[in-house]
Amino acid sequence: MREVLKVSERVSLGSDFDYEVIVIGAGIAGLYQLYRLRESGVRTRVFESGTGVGGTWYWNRYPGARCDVESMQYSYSFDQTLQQDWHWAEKYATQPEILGYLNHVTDRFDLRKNIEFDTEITSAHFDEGSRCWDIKTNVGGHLLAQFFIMATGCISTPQTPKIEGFSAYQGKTYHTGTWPHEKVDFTGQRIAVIGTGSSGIQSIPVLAKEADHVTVFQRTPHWSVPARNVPMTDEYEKEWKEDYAVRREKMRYSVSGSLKKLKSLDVPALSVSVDEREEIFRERWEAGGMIYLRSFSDLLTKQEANDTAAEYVRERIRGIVKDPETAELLAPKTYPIGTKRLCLDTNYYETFNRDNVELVDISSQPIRQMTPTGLRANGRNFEFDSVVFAIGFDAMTGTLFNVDIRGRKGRMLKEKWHAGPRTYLGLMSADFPNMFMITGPGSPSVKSNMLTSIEQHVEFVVDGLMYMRDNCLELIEPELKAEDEWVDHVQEAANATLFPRANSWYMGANIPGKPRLFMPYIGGVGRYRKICEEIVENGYRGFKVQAKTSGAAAAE
Ligand code: N01
Repeated sequence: MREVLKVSERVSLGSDFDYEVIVIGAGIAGLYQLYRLRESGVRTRVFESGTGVGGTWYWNRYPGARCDVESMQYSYSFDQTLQQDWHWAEKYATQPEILGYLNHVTDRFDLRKNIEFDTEITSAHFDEGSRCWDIKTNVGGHLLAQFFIMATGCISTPQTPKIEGFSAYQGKTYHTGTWPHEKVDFTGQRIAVIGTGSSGIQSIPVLAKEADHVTVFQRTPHWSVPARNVPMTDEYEKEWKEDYAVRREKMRYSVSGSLKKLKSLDVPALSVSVDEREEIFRERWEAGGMIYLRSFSDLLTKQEANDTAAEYVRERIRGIVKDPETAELLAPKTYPIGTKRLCLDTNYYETFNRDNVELVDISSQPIRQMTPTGLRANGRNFEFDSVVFAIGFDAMTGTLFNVDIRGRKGRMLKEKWHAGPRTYLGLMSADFPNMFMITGPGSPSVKSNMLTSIEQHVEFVVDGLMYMRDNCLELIEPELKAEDEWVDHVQEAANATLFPRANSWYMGANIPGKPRLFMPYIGGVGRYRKICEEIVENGYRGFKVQAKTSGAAAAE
């Protein structure tokens, strides 16, 4: 007789399963998944390790954290009244504003009552006998669910610092990905920031205004262009709200899941004169935002084209940063622009003109050691009151592997994916029946506006479950052949670009020992969506299903 979890006693139990669906994560994906499942009458419970909703926006509370997708587009589209009612204060929303929005959505749709907070799922094993997922949490006992959905986000497992002497350091340490809830006051402090990706680039200008002195440790310079954030104007808000339905539909079939004010140019970079090219780069630099990478059609596929966009940014950095040596260190030279995620900044390069900011290049010598009072790098001893780690995440697979997930015959997901993620559409993996991933590896996910991709995946899953319900089906999983072909397609798409040339987290290259391959699907949001639609129209081609009675059958 199995021991029933304390948490499950608080809700009504079904006869076969505790829940039809268990969802892990109450971030943007988990909340919408819960809403849609509940609307469809599916008995669902969400488990969340944090004490509140928000996922990424719950954890990443570092100073300066904000989204670099426009707020009018980084928001749910599923409810017309919600998107008309909500007012965004700025072009790019801050972390507190997004968290406030997600709390508003949670309360507005009364989602909190179906979420178990402060509870981590530690294992999920598929039980062949009962054909359900046996799920354990850190509070003990276990739950049974027919379906199990990982809505745990792509960038949720912070990389932990592995520096000798870490525990000897007596000052305060912070990780941008697990920032304290209360305000941290750095006034009068000497602080270190280690890491210069998006989190570092957003936080450094804000920290420099508060702290007495900031030392930035840079291993690799990241490419960054100005965000040009501005307060939301009535005019811009109105323009979007009046046309939301049309624009959202365009977003769903766009390349990146978002719309840009400046049109993407459909010509190669070298097809225009040097002056014309410079003018186009200048226009996009001045406009700010990700559109810079779409100045020409081939910036991410041809090295010579990319070189022109890269050199323009290097020149701008040299123009902003007064000390030529610092400017050269900040100007990336070792990988194509855009192949690590492009950063959007507000006064990042300008910050290095301040007297209280120093850049330390650790590209050739890593930080050797932490000492009781600071750290040792480049043959120097540094003393700090606080050290901020902005060193990134074990992205895309880290959080999936943190849960002991086992499919048929007890096979571990981690073991199946030892050479890299293997999914069909980034949604499911063969031999792991009835387990879905929202924006999993092999889907556009981090190469898109996450909101657009999350909504698409959530709706795909709910439609799939309704299809199963209508057809008295019990199990669904990918056919191995379909999965293999998709994995190849994801790699082919990446290999047609310059992305594999960078040691990025997209490639798993930031985590020692992680297989080096491009994890998201780069083929475009619209193209991916059409592929999914075509698969559904063809009776869930590539998925195999099993009826409630017995015997496997292809869905077609
Ligand atoms: O992490 P990162 P992040 N010693 O991996 C360095 C999203 N995001 O948290 O490049 C010294 O990009 C590392 O150096 P290197 C966004 O998708 C979005 O900044 O590996 N340095 C790098 O400089 C983003 O891409 C938003 O050589 C070490 C940095 O730490 C993703 O999250 C905001 C080191 C890590 O950069 C991750 O961004 C924030 C070590 N041992 C984040 N280990 C917005 O929407 C690592 N580094 C705006």
